[in-house]
Amino acid sequence: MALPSTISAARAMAEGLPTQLIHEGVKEYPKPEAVKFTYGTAGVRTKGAILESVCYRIALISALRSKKLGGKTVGLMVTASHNPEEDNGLKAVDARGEMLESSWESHCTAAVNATNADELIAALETLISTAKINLSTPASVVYGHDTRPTCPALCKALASGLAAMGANIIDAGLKTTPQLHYLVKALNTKGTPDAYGEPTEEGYYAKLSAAYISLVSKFPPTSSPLIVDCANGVGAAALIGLKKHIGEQYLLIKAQRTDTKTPGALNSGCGADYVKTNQRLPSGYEKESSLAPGERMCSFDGDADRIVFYYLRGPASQPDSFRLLDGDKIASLAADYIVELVKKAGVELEVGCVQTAYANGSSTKYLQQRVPVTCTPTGVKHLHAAAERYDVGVYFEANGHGTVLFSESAQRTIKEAEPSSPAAEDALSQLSALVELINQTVGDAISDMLLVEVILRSRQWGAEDWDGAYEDLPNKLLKVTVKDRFAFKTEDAERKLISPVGLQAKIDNEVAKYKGARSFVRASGTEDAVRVYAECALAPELDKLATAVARLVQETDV
Ligand code: G16
Repeated sequence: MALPSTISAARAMAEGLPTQLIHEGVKEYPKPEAVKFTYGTAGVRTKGAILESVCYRIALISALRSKKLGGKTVGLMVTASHNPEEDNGLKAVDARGEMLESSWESHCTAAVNATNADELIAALETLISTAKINLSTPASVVYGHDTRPTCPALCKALASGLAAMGANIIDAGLKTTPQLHYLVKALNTKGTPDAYGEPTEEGYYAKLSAAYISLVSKFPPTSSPLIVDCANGVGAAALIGLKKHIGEQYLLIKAQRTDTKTPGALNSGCGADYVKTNQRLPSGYEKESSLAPGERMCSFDGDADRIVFYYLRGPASQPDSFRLLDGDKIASLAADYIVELVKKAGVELEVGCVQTAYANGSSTKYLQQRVPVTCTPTGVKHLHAAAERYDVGVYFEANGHGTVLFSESAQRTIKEAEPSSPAAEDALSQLSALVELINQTVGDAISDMLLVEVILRSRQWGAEDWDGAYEDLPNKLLKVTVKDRFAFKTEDAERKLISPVGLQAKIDNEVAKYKGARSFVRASGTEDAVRVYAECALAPELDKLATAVARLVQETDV
């Protein structure tokens, strides 16, 4: 189908939905039969080969979202992040660079499951009347994609949906998810007093690198390189871009797993999810590199919105040598550092931390002794919203997805405060630079990597010093395949199952057998599986507990 001219489609929009074009689009991108899509934790995610109809339809909704927001640019990112290469997905980004407003998710789910064009048009009309959308308002949508082989076809379907709606289309090409979020915010704030940065990929690197260099330049450099596992994904390209802006005297990076061409390589045996879930080095690292004990290493995920760090305490061959510095450890490092700067600066700002049920019990205890801590369900949108309630909200999922939010009033306080001493002046200027360094739209592996480097450099710490904050409780994450994961419903920030009825009581009975134990079960929003998390005080008991809970899930077999 040839793309309709944007001007004629825009004219048609003034009169109502472009129904004829939508009929043509649905014919070209039919919904696969017997598939139920869900717009969940991270948009829609499934096998890339069956997603064209989803892309076409979510594009229509994105154009409506932009109209609802008075023509501001919204974003679409084609990625399946940490999932295997054959998967793909689509996440929608709102005008301030945050995740799509949650009340629109059910409309997305209705639209992607409509079996024909009439049903789709009805779903769109329901949205238009519920959200009171003025169709004559212009629309603008920017989209990007990761390195997956299914991306070109999905982007084509997406562009077709946007053109049908007469939207202004900005094709940002290959991007990390956080770069796309950055672009949305930068495009919408350009030329205003809140300008977030140049709305280009170069602008993104320029902003981050200028802040990073200003923060680290007064501290002695670290001589050892930071070894970065790029998950064979788009993060590899972003790291090359970043290195052009940050000289080796400021950050010595050794990029690994940068192969974006070999089929099947993405996230395979590497990447943040592999390292965090298996609590081990990326596969093959031991053989390839002479990894010196204490050397800092980190892994991005497939779209570079998560990061975990790690190091070896002794030789790679030695059991227990591997030490993980995950999202919880990053949150603790960042919260401590910011609290200290706020105190030194002499300003009144409440620093708080947001975690999920996956946060290691030791990290929660450590943080609660220092700052207020909130627990939310999994998913950036939940953590982000909770973090916005603090002046400075540090939010991280244990899997390495997170960032720090400085509220508008906190930013004003930092900018306008009169320092009472040279030390306070220095702390204020560091806080100002942090506001620039941290990608406040969403978790960002590159920005978080730089944040950790800044803190370690300013403290003159190695990985082992950072690791010393607290000792993780032994923990394990398992995946269980069930007939219907949606039958597993939770409450209390996912810490308790309410369905299937009776399963939680059985889990509680099992947990009670172990010292200092905790376990919960929830349906994944990104994979067709139920996740089981278990932690306990005594390492030898952990496998038994995790396996017993996983068995209970399997036996329930709904
Ligand atoms: C997405 C979400 C994260 C979530 C992760 C796993 O990350 O953005 O908030 O922690 O999925 O979710 P689940 O356990 O529901 O599968 P990503 O990096 O895959 O986009």
